[in-house]
Amino acid sequence: IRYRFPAGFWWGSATSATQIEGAAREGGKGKNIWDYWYEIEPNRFFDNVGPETASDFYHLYKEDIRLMKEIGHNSFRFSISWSRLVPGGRGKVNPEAVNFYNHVINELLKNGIEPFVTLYHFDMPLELQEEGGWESREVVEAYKNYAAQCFRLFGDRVKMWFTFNEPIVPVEGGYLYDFHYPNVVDFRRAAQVAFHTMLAHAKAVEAFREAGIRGGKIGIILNLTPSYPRSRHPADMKAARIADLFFNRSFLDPAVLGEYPEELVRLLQEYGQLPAFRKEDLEWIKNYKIDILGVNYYQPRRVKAKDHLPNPYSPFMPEWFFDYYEMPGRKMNPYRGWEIYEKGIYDIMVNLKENYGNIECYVSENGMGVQDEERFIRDGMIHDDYRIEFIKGHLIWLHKAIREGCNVKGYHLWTFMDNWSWTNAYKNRYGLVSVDLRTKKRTPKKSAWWFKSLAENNGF
Ligand code: BGP
Repeated sequence: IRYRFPAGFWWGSATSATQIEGAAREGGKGKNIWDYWYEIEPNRFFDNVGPETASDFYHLYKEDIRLMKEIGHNSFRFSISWSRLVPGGRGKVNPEAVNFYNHVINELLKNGIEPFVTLYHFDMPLELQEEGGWESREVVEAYKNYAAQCFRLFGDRVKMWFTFNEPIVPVEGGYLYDFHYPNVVDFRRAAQVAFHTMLAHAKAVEAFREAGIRGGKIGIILNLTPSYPRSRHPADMKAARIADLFFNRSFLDPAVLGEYPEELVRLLQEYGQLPAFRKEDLEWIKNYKIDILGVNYYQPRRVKAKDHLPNPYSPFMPEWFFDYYEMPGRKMNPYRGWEIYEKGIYDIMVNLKENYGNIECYVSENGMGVQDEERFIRDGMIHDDYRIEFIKGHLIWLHKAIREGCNVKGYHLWTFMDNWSWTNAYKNRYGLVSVDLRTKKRTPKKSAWWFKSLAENNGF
């Protein structure tokens, strides 16, 4: 074994409720924005399987957990569906949902798999969206109550908690670049959504501290995109620094350090783009910092100075301050259009060590989505050697980071089994396990067996 990881390393995979559960109209579940969006605009999506059935984890969770164990998982991240647990977003919990999540948690524990639970993975209850979603302070309070319910119901068994998955994605998708519902394009509103999400996060951390979960840890999961300048030229360096402020530090700094970066605040102020806030909100953010950070890493951000000044009459956007460029010779995942740059994972960890107090962290997502994987079937199994290479490439750099003292405790692949995705439905498959969309039959891919040996040897 060339790359051995520290004892007790977490190996497993990550998922989210909307993407795997299905049963959207069963078990007393309320609607969330995805159920709704899929209903009103089914043509937006790549194929006909939507969140109403997804991968049917709701019915097949026992089989799935058995398979997780078989392929070496010692941990598994899933999310609780807010609209399943508390239909409508506030008020009474749904006993059928409590039952379901209890079964999942107990089944995981019985199989020696540590549950890592995310409270919010893009899935706003529809009723709360209609009240304004994250633009509304009342929704912040509703989220805090929902979080408190989760700690009370499951905190005796779940120790690893995460408030939000990639909180910036609903900001970008829903309020800036028009790829998620509610399809608004407005920076001020986006900034409000971002700020209220962070406030909701801090309030959930407060609720967590109040719940006093023994041995429990709470964190947030951020998709960090290391921001590389095209050159060492000061204008390029500045462009990369500003992109980093918008897309990484806007959540990373308040979550870990308890404060927003001054340069970002000054910039937004100068352009009249600061969201509304109260003084005490900042105290909350300062007082309720995280214990552990989840890092989702897919791709870097390649940035250069702008060739032309932005049109001052165009709506304010982060792209007023930088342009993107394609690094010559870069490696791509053509299906997703994302650059593959393994060293990015190392750069993220070194940055966390040097600038963020070497906070305890783990890789909470990393993975490769590929179209038409049936092409690679031989003897009834998908031979996804590209996925194995992808994982290895990232783990080599992660291993180096750990050797150099970075506080990394685990690696969760995106994802356990093929699942439904937000805008691509089932086009790109990420799973260790393939899912037949018609029969829902699960079949491990070659990578699943490789992952098993990885986890069992604690290295490769
Ligand atoms: C992350 C999300 C996941 C997952 C993944 C892959 O941003 O947290 O939910 O979907 O990306 O992205 P996609 O499915 O869009 O290819």
